[in-house]
Amino acid sequence: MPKNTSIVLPVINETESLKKTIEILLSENREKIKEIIIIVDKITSKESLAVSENMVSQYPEIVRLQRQRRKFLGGALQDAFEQCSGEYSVMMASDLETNPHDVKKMIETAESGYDIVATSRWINQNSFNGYNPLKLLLNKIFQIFFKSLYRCNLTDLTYGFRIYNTQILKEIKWEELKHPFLLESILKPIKLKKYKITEIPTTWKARTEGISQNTFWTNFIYFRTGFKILLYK
Ligand SMILES: Nc1nc2c(ncn2[C@@H]2O[C@H](COP(=O)(O)OP(=O)(O)OP(=O)(O)O)[C@@H](O)[C@H]2O)c(=O)[nH]1
Ligand SMILES: [Mg+2]
Repeated sequence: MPKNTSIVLPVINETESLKKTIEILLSENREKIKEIIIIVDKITSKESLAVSENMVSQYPEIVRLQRQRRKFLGGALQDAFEQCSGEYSVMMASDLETNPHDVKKMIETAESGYDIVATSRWINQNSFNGYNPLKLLLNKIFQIFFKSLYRCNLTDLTYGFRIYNTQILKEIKWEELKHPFLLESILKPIKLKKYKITEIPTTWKARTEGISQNTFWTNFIYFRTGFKILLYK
């Protein structure tokens, strides 16, 4: 199998965790990874930029640094996906909350014949480590509610840790610029009903450096996104 996978890493304030993410990805998937696109914003910290540049000089054939034109996390991911040239593209974070050790299994599962392989923190017990208890409860309710509205069998619709056949990312028209893009990017493919989608278990561990860009109140925009897409023809 040739190098067929593009990985997108959005970065705002990660340093050690970005470096570790890239090192794990390359040590476990070297023969599969065609490119790693680090996507940064104007507000990305100087320290993160320095680590990113260092990664580019250490792995010049694989790692690329790109500045986002659209705003926020959804905008960053959309900008980066336009540049992906691998057959598959991985959406994940650089803060080690998305476990890089799972990427190998995601690529293998996609290659076995799926258009999208999502990951879920709701398959195995105790998969959340350090998650806010109130957010966890709201998350559970949200998952059950939208799973039944969309009549799908995926159990973690909001988690931005998936591998896609790159074609899908390029052919769907995306709208959400903020974190709810992580939901839009699975609901639209589900709604289109023509893709083979599955999920595998994963674990989540709270970041130990930097801070999240997601505010508590942004979580409520996810409802609007979920209903809006449901009503599309
Ligand atoms: N380039 C870029 N990266 C971003 C932006 N917002 C977030 N990120 C990165 O995307 C990843 C995930 O974002 P976080 O802000 O940690 O949010 P989250 O973990 O999805 O959400 P919570 O679990 O609610 O904290 C992190 O590696 C961030 O640095 C953005 O506007 N631009
Ligand atoms: Mg995070």
